Amino acid sequence: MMRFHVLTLFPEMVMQGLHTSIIGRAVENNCIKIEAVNIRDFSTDKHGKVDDYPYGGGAGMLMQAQPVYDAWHAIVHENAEKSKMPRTIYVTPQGTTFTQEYAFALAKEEELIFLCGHYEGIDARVLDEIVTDYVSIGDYVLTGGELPAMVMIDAISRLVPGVLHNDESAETESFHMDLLEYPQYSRPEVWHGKEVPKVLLSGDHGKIAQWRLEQSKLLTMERRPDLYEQYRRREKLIKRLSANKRQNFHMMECLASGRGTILADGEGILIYDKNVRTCMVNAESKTVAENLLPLIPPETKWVLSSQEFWNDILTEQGFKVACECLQACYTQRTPLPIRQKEIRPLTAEALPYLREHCKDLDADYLLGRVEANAVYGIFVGNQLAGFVGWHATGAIGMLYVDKSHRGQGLGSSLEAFAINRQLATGHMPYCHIPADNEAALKLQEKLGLYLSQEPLWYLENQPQK
Ligand code: 4GM
Repeated sequence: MMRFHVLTLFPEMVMQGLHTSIIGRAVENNCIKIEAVNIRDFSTDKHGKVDDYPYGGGAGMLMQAQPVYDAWHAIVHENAEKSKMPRTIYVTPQGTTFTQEYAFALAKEEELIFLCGHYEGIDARVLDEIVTDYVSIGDYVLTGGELPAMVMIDAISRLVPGVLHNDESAETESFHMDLLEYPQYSRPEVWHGKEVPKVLLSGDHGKIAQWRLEQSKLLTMERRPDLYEQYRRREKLIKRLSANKRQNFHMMECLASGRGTILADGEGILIYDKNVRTCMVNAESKTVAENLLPLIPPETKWVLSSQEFWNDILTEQGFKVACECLQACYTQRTPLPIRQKEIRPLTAEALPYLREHCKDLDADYLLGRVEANAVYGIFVGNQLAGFVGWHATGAIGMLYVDKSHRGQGLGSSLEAFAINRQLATGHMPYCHIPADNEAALKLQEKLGLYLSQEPLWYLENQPQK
């Protein structure tokens, strides 16, 4: 359950505004909890005064530090046993602009405090002590911070698991691929003399998808040229990478899925997947590669490259070569046949088994993949005999078959299952196989995957002590 605290002079405004419709239902269902704290209750003045004139003069009144600090302390104090302090967000026109991405980041927290100002602002000294994030919902000024806080709470809440029901959740995707939503139509077929576009009545799903994509592009071009430019840049880079599909499949999938940010697409290519703090790089020469270095985000954990000169350059930067792999890509569109059918998603119960057979993977990471429903087990007579999964990068992996069940095609079934699953969800199936794992490489060829010509190196950023 996600908890929101709102420090405000108008608690009833916040409570009323956030207790209707979907957010109200989420509160009732205990998916989220919203508490408004009245700053005035913490005034030490006998008239409940919380504001005063600014030193140095100027228009209007300023909220004083003491009541704001005490109201904040009342929340943080209750949770004093926790070493982790909740983020405190000050809503102000002078903050960082709130975006869908910011909403995703805040939705990962368990508890958030919103501080709503009024008058001309709040005494800077208390802000220095308690605020972690200065955030604005856009370049305009309102009479108070309550509406911006409510806007952000709404946007964050709908990302909390369970808040939206299945049929409501899809639209989160609409921004992801840098295109706006296509126009939609419902009954009647003719309204004010306007007909529903014929293609939508055709029942041809391929044609409909094509038409919708075309409409999305036209609409984005017209209304959001900035987004359209991003879309075009991505499509262009995917096309360029497709000249060497086997080598670049992982970059193409990263861009096509909307996860990748393009940091460079000239003589050097640099794509960053911030979900997994991974850079994918390619450069025309070592000099070009060296010039890309400053663009690698400092929080990067992994760099993937298929050019050996990166190994020298990055080793000097504190990276170490963790693995030499070959990339295997499934470039067909048709699903593979699966012999064994007993393949089911694994739950946290299977974690000890997974950990025992995935020793190089972090326990928290494994749990995260299980919770994301990205690990599947194969069962023989109701007994778990092996598993497969896909990484947060999109790569299929974690393939394991129990010693006692080898040689029966279980690994083949597991990988075919993962490939089909990636295809069905619109992904490009690929995996990275350690270059010396002969058995796994053989399996790839047997299933019809293409192996990359050059190796792919995983470089791991070594945290400096
Ligand atoms: C000045 C300083 C936020 C004004 C602090 C708050 C617009 C936004 C206020 C404040 C606001 C915004 C109150 N107006 N664009 N007004 O997010 O809290």
